Amino acid sequence: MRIDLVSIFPDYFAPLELSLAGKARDKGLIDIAVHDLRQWTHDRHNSTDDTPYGGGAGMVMKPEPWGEALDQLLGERSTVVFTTPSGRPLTQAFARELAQREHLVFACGRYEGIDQRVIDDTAGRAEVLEISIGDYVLNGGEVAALAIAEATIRLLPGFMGNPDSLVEESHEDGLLEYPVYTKPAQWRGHEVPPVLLSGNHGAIATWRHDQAVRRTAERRPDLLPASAIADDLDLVPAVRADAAELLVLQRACWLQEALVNDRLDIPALHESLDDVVSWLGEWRTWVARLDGRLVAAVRARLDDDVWDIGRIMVAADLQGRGLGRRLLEFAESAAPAEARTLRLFTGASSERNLRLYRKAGYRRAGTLPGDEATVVLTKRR
Ligand code: JD8
Repeated sequence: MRIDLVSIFPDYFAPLELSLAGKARDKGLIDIAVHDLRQWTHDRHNSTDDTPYGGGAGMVMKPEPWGEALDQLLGERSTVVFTTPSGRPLTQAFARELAQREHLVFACGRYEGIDQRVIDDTAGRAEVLEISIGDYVLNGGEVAALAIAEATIRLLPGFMGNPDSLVEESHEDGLLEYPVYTKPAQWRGHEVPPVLLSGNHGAIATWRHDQAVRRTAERRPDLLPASAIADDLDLVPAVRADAAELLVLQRACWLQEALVNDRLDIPALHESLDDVVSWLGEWRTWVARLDGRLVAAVRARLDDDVWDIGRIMVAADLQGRGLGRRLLEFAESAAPAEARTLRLFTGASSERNLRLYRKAGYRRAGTLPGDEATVVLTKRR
C-alpha cells in the first residue's frame, strides 16, 4: 500500500517514522510520503488560504494548491481521504475496508476547511472518502489522518506478528475488549480473577466473552447486536422502591401505544403512583436495569388456570433489540404448573406487539369486554 499525506504542517506526521509505520515500511508493506502543501503555491507568501465567500469568521483553504497537489499525486487506483468533522465515522470495519486499498492520499485541511470544489473536482477523477474520527472538533485534519493511517496499516496482512491478536480486539467482534492482567498475581491487595490462573482455556474464553459482553452492555450498548443486551440483562423481582421508575417507564411506553392506537383512554396511561404500588402487590413483577436505569419490566399472575402476562415495557432507546421477546419468554417461564393457558392483550393497532406475540405462538381470542380496540391473545401451555 502507498500512503501520501498532504498538509501545511507536514511535521505532524513525524510519528509515522516511529513505531508502527516504520515497522510496516521496513516490512515492505507500505511506502509513505509526506508532502507540504505549500510546494504547490506560487505567490510570494505561499498562500494556502483566503477569506470565505459569503463572509463569516476564519479563512478557507484555496482550491488551486490542492488541485495541483492532487494532479501530481493521484494514480490509477487512488483513494483520497479528506478528514473532516462532517465525514463518515471511522470504525474498525471501515478500517478493514481501507486496508484493502492500494493507494491512500490523505488531504488534511486547516482553518475552516478546504474549498468544497476541491472535494467535488477530485470525486470526478478518484475515489473520495470524507472521514471523521469522532464527534468533537479538532483544529485540523492531521491528527485524524494519523489515527486513520494507524488503524489501517496495522490491519495490513503480514503486519501483525501474530494475526490472532487482531481477532480478539475491541470492535473486531463488535464487543469492547475484556479486562487483562499480568504478573504479579497479587498487587496492592488486588487479585487476578482465579479463572485466569486455572489453565482451563474453555472457562477462560467464556469468562473473557462474558466480560466483553458485560462491559459493552454497560459502556456501549449501541454496539451490541440486538440480542446481546436482551441475553445479558438480569430480570429481578420488582420491589416497592421500583414503583416510581415503573410509573415513568409505563407512561412512556403507553404514550407510544396511545399514538399507534390513536386513543388516550388506556388504563396504564392514567395510573397513579399509588395504582402502581397497589398492583405491585397483586402481580408478580420483574424489572431489569442497565447502568442503574430501570429499562424493562413485565408482570404476570394466575387467574384460575390462565397465566395473564402484561405490562411488557422496554425503554424507548432500547427497543428493537429483542428485549420484549426476552421479557415475554421470562414471564412464560415463570408460569406455575397449574397454568394451562397463557394470555395477554394489546391494542388492535399495536402492530409491533402483535407481530411479537404472533411469532411467540399467540393467537387472537377476541377483544376485551366492552373494548373492541383491545385484542386478547392466548396460547396453550
Ligand atoms: C479536518 C479544518 C478545523 C473544523 C472549524 C475548527 C476529523 N473528528 C474531527 N474533528 N475535527 C476534525 C477536522 C477539523 C478540521 C479539519 C478535520 C480541517 N478543521 C475546522 C470545522 C469547524 N474548524 C475531524 N476527521
